[in-house]
Amino acid sequence: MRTDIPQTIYRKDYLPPAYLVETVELGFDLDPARTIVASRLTMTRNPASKQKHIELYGGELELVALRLNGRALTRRDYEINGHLMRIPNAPDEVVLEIETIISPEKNTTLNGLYVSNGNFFTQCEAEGFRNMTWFPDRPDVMARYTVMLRADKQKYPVLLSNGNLVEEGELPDGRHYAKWEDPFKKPSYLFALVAARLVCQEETFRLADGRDVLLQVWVEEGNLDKTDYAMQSLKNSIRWDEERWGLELDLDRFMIVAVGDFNMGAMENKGLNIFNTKFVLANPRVATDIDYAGIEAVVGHEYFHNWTGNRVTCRDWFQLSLKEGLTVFRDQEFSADMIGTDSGRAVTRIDQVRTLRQAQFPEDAGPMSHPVRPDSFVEINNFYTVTVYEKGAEVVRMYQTLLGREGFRKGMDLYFQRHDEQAVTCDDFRAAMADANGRDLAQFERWYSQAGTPVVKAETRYDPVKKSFEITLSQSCPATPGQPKKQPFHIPVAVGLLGAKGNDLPLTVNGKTVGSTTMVLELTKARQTFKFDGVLEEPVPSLLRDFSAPVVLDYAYTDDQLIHLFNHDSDAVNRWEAGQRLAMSRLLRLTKAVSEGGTLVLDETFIEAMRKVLLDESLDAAFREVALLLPSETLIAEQSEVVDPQAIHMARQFMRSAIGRKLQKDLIAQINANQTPGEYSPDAIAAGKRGLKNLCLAYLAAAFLNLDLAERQFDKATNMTDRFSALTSLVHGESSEAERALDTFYKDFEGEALVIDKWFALQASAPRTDVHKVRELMQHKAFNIRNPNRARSLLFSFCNGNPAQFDAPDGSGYAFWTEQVLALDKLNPQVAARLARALDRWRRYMPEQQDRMRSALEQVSASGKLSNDVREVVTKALA
Ligand code: 0A1
Ligand code: ZN
Repeated sequence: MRTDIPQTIYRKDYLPPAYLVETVELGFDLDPARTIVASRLTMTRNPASKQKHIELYGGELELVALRLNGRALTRRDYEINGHLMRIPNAPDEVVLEIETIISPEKNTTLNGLYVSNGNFFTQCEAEGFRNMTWFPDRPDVMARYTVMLRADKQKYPVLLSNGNLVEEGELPDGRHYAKWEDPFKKPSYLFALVAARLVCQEETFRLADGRDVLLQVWVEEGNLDKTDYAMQSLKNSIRWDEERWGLELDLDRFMIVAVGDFNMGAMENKGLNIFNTKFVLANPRVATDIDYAGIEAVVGHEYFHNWTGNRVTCRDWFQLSLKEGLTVFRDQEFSADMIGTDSGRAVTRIDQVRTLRQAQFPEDAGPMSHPVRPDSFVEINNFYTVTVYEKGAEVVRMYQTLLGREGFRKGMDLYFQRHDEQAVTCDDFRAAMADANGRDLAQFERWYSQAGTPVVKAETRYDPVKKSFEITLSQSCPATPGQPKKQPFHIPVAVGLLGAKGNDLPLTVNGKTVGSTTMVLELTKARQTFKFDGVLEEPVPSLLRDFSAPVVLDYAYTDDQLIHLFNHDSDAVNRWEAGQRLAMSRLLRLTKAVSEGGTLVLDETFIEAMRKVLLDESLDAAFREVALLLPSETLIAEQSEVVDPQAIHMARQFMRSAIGRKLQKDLIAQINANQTPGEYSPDAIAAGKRGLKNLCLAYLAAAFLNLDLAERQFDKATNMTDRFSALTSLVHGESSEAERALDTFYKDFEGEALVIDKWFALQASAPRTDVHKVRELMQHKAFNIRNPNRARSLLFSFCNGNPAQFDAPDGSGYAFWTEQVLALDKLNPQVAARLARALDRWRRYMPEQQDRMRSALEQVSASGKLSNDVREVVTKALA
């Protein structure tokens, strides 16, 4: 760990590398304490570069040998400055041979080569490769790799790397070897190896072009009963990429490996995807519907990277959203297409909007706010963010909204045609979209360069005489760090008009009837007016349909208009949105009432709107569930002028219990109507029913009613979704059975790490759990701060998911946060930096609370031994 001042890296300083690497031969003699890494690089001078010297990056490495064209280099032949090695005066053609020694068992960062449960794994994105050997570890250096792995055969019977297995055999001393060759050029961040005792589910799969490929899902022995869904999702992904985009698997073999210690969700290493177990392992006994959906999405995401990320990669890390935004968009479309129905598609879209508002809008409004394509960073690992991923996906979606599905496909085809096996930029992607469609997308660039969530204000005017309806849209965007003033964005605003009966009115513009009842208005100026003619009655506008742009829509809807939209809008996203607006205005009023000691009341209009949607059998259960879900405490906080977490919690609890009380009979009826007897299936219809049923159970629990239903469900459940939902209701409903149920649950699933994560997470986010209880849980034998999933399940669930307790007025939550950030930072800076972000929004609280939060941040910042990761986060928070 370094104590010097961290350096900021700027996008504008990009220079092409002085040397290109043609081939890389790697040898790993694997041993937990002492692994020898030998590399042989053939390099040539890059004609496109003015730089002279060979530049290599290296982390904490013991360098044992360094030879250039066969000659051993001495310390006078090269300079090392921190993590950068410079070799001056090298010839145009170079063979560089390097030997290093590393200690994987000491690597608690899970970045580079590390040991998890006795097995070896690598994680090289973004800059982990340099923790194994000195290398031009930057994504625009793409090379062909051959890899030789050697290890003890007994302990590590399985030896995997990228590409194809070309040779394997025995070695003396009980060791064995495997040689792998990757036929495609790749950047070092896509390298991977696994040396482990694992077993696999495998299958031969026929591609559209008739080729047979081998698919494998590798797991620890006891988990072979949990690989079916990941395998099915992989096959679906391969098919979908062929059908929707004409993209085929380019390898003979594709492997997924599950590991219990992993910093993120999964990693798209070429041909050898390494996954957090959370996104591989599932069977009905241990996984919930949400887990199943997560597996489908992440398996798809990593597979889709094979084209968007691997075949066409990023020139530099500022372009991260080039692969991530695009691949998230692709996995979102995949999940939607897998459901297949319009209403199912709408629910997935609503889930995306919820994530964006819950996590990305706050990020965009906070101290870590950055454009989708950042201009600078201190630690790239801090930029694997909801902005780069989810807002990035919204930006890609907007191309499709502006160009149409066909036009977007043309752009994708041109992108691959132009850039296959290249490392490119977000501008290259935009150019492909523009050129394939003959469109000028110059202004669209601002979505990449400007941070902050734009606000689109709408004003409307109906002229009953001229039968015209005008929509005036004006846009603004709040200042963000380093960007005080913003230029107008190119914003697609999809709109429709509803008549009094709830029907979509036909749209006429300039005397021409628009072919559809939804029209995409293109807002490009600060203020623009759009006029519809032939509007025979005063309509209710449905604005920003399908959430056509990642903006805040400001329109003064009346309650009557919202109820009209909630009951009738043909656009399911806006139908849901109307309900959210109705709920939010009440939640804000209730919060204020709690803060000021007023009386709490909830109007019948709202309750009746909720009842109506609950009972509307024409709607899918999945839609009714999201329509009945209240905005989260985080969302209410974001909308509050000054955040009062306890008041927010009480207001929301009041509303939940009022719904439970007033709709009691209907909730019970829906619980009965939405049972899913028979064999468990994670499909959208069944999952929707369980979701609605379990939400009904939760509302009753919020009112402390009918807890016997939850008890019975807990005892009888045959799948984890129902079991865990029931347990949640018992705990949140403060049932006298809660403790017993928690104990039973623990005993039943003691051997299932992912289930025990749920057990910790539920307790950490329970309303009664204060910091003392969390400390007690940390003493539990199953708690292990070194395992990221476990740390997230307890520490993150408390700090991010239990605001009323975390933000306790005595500051005990912040003291705890300080301790845990510092403790984690010594082990795993990436995970520590994520926890550090829990105080991002400190400036929005009451002054005394702000003081306590600031002093916690200062305490972390004052620690001399911080990683760059945490240093960047707390420095920006305090700036
Ligand atoms: N590229 C992966 C995400 C990922 C990023 C960094 C990691 O380690 C620091 C691991 C995974 C994805 O988008 O799935
Ligand atoms: Zn990704």
